[in-house]
Amino acid sequence: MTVKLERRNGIAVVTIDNPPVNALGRAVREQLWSLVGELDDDASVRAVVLTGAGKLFVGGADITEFDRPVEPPGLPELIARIEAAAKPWVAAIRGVALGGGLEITLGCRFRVATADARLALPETTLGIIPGAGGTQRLPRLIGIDHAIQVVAENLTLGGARAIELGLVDRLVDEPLVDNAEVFAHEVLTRPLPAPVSHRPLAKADPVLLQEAETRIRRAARGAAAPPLALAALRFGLDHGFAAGMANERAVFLDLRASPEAAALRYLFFAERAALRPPDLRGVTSLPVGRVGVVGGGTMGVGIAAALRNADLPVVLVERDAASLARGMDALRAVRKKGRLSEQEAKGWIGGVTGAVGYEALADCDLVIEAVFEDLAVKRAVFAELGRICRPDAVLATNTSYIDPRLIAEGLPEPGRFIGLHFFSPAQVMKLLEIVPTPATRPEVLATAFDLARRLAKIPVRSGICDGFIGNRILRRYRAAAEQLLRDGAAAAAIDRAMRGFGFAMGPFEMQDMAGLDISFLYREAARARGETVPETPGDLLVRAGRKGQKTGGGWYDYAPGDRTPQPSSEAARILAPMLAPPQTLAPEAIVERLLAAMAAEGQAILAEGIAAIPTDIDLVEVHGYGFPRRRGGPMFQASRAANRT
Ligand code: 3H9
Repeated sequence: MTVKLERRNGIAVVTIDNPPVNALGRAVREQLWSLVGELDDDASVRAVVLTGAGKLFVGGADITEFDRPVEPPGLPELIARIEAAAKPWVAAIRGVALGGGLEITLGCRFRVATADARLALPETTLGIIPGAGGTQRLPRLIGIDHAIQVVAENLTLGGARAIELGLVDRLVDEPLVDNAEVFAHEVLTRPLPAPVSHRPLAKADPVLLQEAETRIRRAARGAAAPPLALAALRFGLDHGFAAGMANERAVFLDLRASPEAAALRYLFFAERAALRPPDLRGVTSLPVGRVGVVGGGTMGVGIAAALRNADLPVVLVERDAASLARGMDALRAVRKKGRLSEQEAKGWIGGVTGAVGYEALADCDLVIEAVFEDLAVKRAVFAELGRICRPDAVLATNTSYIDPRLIAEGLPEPGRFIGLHFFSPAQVMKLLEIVPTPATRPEVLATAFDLARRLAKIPVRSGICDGFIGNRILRRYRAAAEQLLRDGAAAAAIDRAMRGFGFAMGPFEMQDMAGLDISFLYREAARARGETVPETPGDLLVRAGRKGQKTGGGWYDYAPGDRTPQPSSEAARILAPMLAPPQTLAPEAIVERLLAAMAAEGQAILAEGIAAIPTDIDLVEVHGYGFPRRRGGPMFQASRAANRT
C-alpha cells in the first residue's frame, strides 16, 4: 500500500509512502479518496494527521502521469473531499511540500511543520500552473501579494516564514507525527476555523497587480505559464472561489498538453538522469576533499568559486605573486554577494589557499588545470603535476578544444586523467562536459560525475572530437547563420528571429559580445596547418579590425559605452562581396534552418558516439549555450518536428 493508516487514541495517522518523493499518483489518490470516507465513518477517529514517509512530505503530482489523460480521482476533487470531511485533517509537514503536495495541505483544516519544511508551487517551472487549487486557496491564507510570489514567481517558503504568513499554524519539532497528534488533540477542544476555500479574500491593490504583471512578464521571457498563473489568481479574485477553481483547472489542463510543458518535463527527467549514467552504477567514486586549481584567470577563478560555493577547500596556484594577487582579488569579487553573512563570507574566502608554485598541490585529491588554451603550456603544467601530486590524485584539464589525449601524453598514471570542461562564468553556468580519455579509469569518471553533483552542475559525458559536443554544435550553428546571411538575410533579422524563439541573443549579437577573433584565430591556425578552410564573412570583418563590441564594431556598430547593436553600413560594405542580394525570410524559416543545422550536427555527434543519447545534446545546449529551456533543445525540437510529419 502506498498510503498507510495507523490509529492512535482518537487520531488517525495517514502516511503517504510512495518513494522516491511521495508523489500523488493515481494509487495514492485512490487510497486517500477511500480513506476520507472510511475515517469519516469511523466513530473512534476524531481527527486525521496527514504526513509523508521519509524525509519529505510530498514532491507534488506524479509528473510521469502528465503524458497521459487525467486518471480519476482527480487531485482537485480529492482535496475538496478532504476539505469537506467531517473530521478535521491536519497536515504534518517535514522537508518539502511542493506543487500538489502543498495544495493538499491547503485542503486540510490545519498545517504543522518542522523548521526545515520548504513549501512551494514550482508548477510554472514545468510549464503549467497549479492545478489543484493553489491559485485559489493560497491567497486566502497568506494574502494576494505573497501568493503571487509563490504561485507565479516560484518563491519557496521555509518553515519560519510560513508561520509568519499564516500558511502554517505551528512549527513543531521531531518526532513530527507525535507532535502533530498533540496539536490535533488541542485544536479539538476549540471551534474549528472555516475551511480555507470559505475564507474571505481581501481586495487586491490594482497598482500591486499591475507591477506584478510587468515583473512576471519580463522574467518569463516568453514562457507562457508564469503570466497565466498570475491571471488564474486574478480570475479568482474577480469571480470567486468556484469559478476560480474551474478556470484554474481549464488553464492547467490546457498547459499540461502544451509543447512547452512537454519540453520542460523532458528536461526535468533528463537533468536527473544525467547525474546517474547507467554504466557507472556500482562504480565507487574517489573521495574528494581538497581541490587544486591551476591558473587564476577568469576560468580558474570561476572554477574555484564554484568549488567554494559547494564548500570544498581550494588551493589556487599561480606562477607569480602578482598573478596570484589578481586571482585572489577576482575571487573575492565573485563571492556570492548579499547571500552570505560577514562570517560566512570570511569562511568562504578563508577556504582558499593561494600559492605560487605547484608544491602546494601535493596533498590535493583533485587538481583542475585552467591555464591558457595552448597545448605546450598545458603539457608543461601536467609534467609538474605528475611529479608533485599524489599518484592517486585525479588530474583534470579544463580544455575547451584541445585533445585531452595529447595533453596527458607522458603523464604517469594516465588512468587518473580526465577532461572537465566548465563554462564561463564557471560559478554560474550549470553545464560540465566530462571528457574521459580511453585510459581514464571508471572510478575517475564516476568521481567527475560526483563532483558535478556536489557543484550542482549538469554533467554530460563527451567523447573526444574538435570542440566536444557544445562548441562543435556552436560552430555549425554559426556557419548556418552565416550561410543565411550570404543568401541575403540581414544579420538583424536572423538575430531577431532567434530571440523570438527564446535565445537571449541572436548568433551575430552573441559573436559581437564574445569577440570574433577567437574563432578567426582558430580558422587561421587550421589554415596554417594546411587544412582547407574557406574564407568566411567573419574573416572579412576581423581582417578589417572589426572584432566585436571590444573594438566598437563587428557585425554591428556600437556607440561608446553602449552595448545596443546598431546596423552597420561599414560592415555591410565589407561583407558585400560575399552576400547575395537582400531577401526577406520569415522568422519561422530562419529558426527552422538554424535548428535543423544544430540537430544535424547533433545527429553526427550521436552517430560518431561522441554523445551517448540525444538528451545529452539537449542538456549541453540548454545549460551551456543559452538554448531556451522551454523549447527542450535541438534534438527535442527535431523529434517533435519528425513526429508532426
Ligand atoms: C504538480 O504538482 C501539479 C499540481 O499543481 C496539480 C496536479 C493536478 N513526479 O530530484 P530528485 C523523481 S506538478 C514524479 O533526484 P531530490 C525524479 O525524477 C509537480 N517523479 O530527488 C527522480 O527519479 P529517478 C510539482 C518525480 O531528493 C526521483 O524522483 N512538483 C517527481 O534531489 C528523485 O528526484 C515539482 O515540480 C514528481 N513530482 O529532490 C517538484 N519529483 O530516481 C519536483 C521527483 O528515477 N521534484 N521525481 O531519477 C523536485 O523538485 C525534487 O525531486 C524533490 C526531491 C525536491 C522533490
